[in-house]
Amino acid sequence: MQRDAAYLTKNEPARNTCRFQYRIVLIPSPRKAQSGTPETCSTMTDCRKIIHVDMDAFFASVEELDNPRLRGLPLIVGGDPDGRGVVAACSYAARTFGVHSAMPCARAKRLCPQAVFVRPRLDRYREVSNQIMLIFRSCTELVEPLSLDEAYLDVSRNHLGERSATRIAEYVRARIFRETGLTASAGVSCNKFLAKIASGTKKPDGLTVIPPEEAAGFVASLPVRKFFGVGSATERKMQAAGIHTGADLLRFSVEELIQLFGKHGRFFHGIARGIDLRPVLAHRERKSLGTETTLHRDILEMEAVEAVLLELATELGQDLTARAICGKTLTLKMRYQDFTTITRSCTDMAGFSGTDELLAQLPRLVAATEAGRRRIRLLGLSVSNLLPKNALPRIPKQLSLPFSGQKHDLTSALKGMG
Ligand code: DCP
Ligand code: MG
Repeated sequence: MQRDAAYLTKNEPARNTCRFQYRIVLIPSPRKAQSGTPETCSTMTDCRKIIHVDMDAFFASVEELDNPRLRGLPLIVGGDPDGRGVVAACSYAARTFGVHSAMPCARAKRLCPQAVFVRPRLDRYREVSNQIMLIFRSCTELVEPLSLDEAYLDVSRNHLGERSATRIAEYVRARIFRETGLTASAGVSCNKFLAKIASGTKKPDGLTVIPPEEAAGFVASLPVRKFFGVGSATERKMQAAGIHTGADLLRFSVEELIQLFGKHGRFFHGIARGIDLRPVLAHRERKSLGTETTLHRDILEMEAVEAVLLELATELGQDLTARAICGKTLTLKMRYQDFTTITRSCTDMAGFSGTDELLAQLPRLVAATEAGRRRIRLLGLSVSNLLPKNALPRIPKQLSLPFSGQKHDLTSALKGMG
């Protein structure tokens, strides 16, 4: 078992170390060579040491940890199996039945009637998350959390004085296990894209290293849906263009890819060659803050819509206040019964920093939807263009609509729309 911090200090030859000092193997684009545009030096080298760590079945594993009777059972963390919630996380035992994240709980229950359902306990997951982030930060300053359970670490320079990224990854996994009792999988490579792909290849409790010289070959066989930034719409577009794997992408020039996929085209051109120059950003700025809910039943009545929005605005307002931030743009998200999803946004230079400001603008956004005429299954509110609250000048606000001011009385504000 290598689950021992001493592993780091073992006097082993650093087998994997030197590999990261090589330049990445480039498969030059023939079209690019024709156009005579030389590859810049920066795109030719990518000799960083990047680790991606991702906890295994995170919420479910924490539940098993805290309640050993759940261990080994098909466990689902999510909403009410008899309601309309979705699966947040499921144990690997549940996955053998075809259950996965984001699946409706009712469907998960049909697939696995013996599954144990538990409700999420976010505070507890945050607590464990803080523990693992501290472990990451004890290795390097350059830690970019992606969610509660995963992060990129740039260990090209690190606090451990260790040259082998692979050994640092083992050290991190060992410490996570020792200090939290949970397993994590890790991927090691020379950039974020490859490290993330690597961490997912031997889950759970796995470590995968993609050395730079194997990067291009590895990407060539990869189905495009595994590429960062490829959602189902882009995947369809790629398939229509005959692009199914990384190897297919190599046939296209950067100009062609930009024409097909806009700003992502350049990125796809790079990763097809194993190149991803995105830095690990230690202080990734949050782009938006929001909350949404799938309703227990599809709703039509305006009173019901208002009641839910009031709840969401109160929650979001409290979150903004607690974090002392404000956002200049407010977005209302609405999913109708047929799953059509729309968003309506408005921007206020004075910023949204609390419930009252959110409620003041909501009637206008709601009026631009088909609420009251179409049944709604999901509602969400978010603010973006975030700034620290004190960064904005104090602009006296004029509430755009009647607003009681005493309570968060969205209903009367909405009725004031006439
Ligand atoms: N999560 C969620 N809703 C989703 C996906 C994930 O609430 N649609 C939460 C629950 C997960 C956690 O985020 O436990 C981490 O997400 P991952 O995608 O890393 O999934 P897991 O850690 O559960 O499993 P894996 O072992 O595949 O990483
Ligand atoms: Mg995970």
